[in-house]
Amino acid sequence: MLRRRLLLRGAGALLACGVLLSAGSPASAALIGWWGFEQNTNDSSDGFPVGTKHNGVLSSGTTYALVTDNPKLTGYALDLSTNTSSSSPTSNPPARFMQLDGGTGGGVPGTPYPANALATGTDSFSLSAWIKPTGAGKGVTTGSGGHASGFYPVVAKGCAQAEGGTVDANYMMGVVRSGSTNYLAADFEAYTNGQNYPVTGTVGFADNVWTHIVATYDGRYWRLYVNGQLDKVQDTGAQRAPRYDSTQYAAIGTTLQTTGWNGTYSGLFKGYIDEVRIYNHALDAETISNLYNYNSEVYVIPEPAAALMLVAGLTGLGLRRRRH
Ligand SMILES: [Ca+2]
Ligand SMILES: [Ca+2]
Repeated sequence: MLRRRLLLRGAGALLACGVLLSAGSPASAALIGWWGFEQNTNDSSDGFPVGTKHNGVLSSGTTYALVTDNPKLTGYALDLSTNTSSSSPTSNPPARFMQLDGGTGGGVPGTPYPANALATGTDSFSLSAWIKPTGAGKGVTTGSGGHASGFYPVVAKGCAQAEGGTVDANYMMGVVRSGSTNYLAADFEAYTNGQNYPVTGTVGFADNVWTHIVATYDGRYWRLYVNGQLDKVQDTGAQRAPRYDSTQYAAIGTTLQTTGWNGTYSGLFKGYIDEVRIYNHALDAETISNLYNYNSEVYVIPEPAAALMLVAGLTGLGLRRRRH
C-alpha cells in the first residue's frame, strides 16, 4: 500500500522559537497515534516523542473485520460488534477493545507503554476516526458534570475515577444515542480541578453506516465534525487546559482507569472502528475535510503545524513517499 506523507523536519526548533506550545509540551505539533487495524495493533504515527510507536494490545477475543462497504477505507477495521451492556473482560461475550498504554488492567496482557504515553502534553488536541455503530454497547458516564450514563466510547484517555490530579481524563470521544440514531460526543476533564466539559453534536447518523467523526479542542473551543462537515462549535467559557498529563489508560472502544478496566466506569462501543488518529493540537477545517475525503491509503499532514513553521521562517519541509 502506498501512503503519502509530508514530513516536518527540524520541528524541535519550534520550542526554541517559542512559537507554538505551552510548557510541558512535546517537541512539536504532531500526530501522536494512528491505528489502521490491518490485522495488527500497529501505531503508524511518527510517535510521541518522534520515533516512539504506541502499538496497542487487544482484549481477549478482539478481532478484525474486512471492510467491504466503504470506498474510503480499504483493508480491515477493529471488530467490536459483539460488545453488549453486560460485557466485561471476564464475561461471555468478552469486552472487546484495544488498550493503548498503561499496565495489565482489564484482562489485557502485557504492559504496552507507560500510563502517560498518550497524554497530549498540550492544551489542545484532535481525535479522528471512522466508525460503524451496530447498536448500543455498554453506556457509561464520563464523570460528574459530564455525559450521563449513555456515552459509548470510541477513543479515550481516561474516565470517571476521581477529581483532581493525574487521575482525571485527558480526552474522550464517542457517541451518545437517541433510539438507533447516534450523535458525536466528546469530553475532557480540566487540569485545575477535574471539571468535565462535555459537548454533543447535532447531526444524527444511523447504525450500520460508516461515518467519519472528528472532535477538536483548541484550549477553549470544542469543534465537532461529521463526515468532514462542521457540526458544532462550543465555548468552554475561558482558556482552560485538559488534564494533559493524565495517567489513566488510553484505549479504543472503551474507557479505562489508572488500574485498567472498571465495572462501573468502563463503557464499550458496539460496532466497527477504523483509522483512529490522535493529535496533540487542533486540526483546522480543511485538514479535517481532507481526512474525510481522501482514501485511507493517503495520509494528510496536519496543516496548522506546517503553516506555523512557515510563519516562523523555518525550512526543511520534505515530501516522502513510503510503502507499507
Ligand atoms: Ca483499516
Ligand atoms: Ca475525574
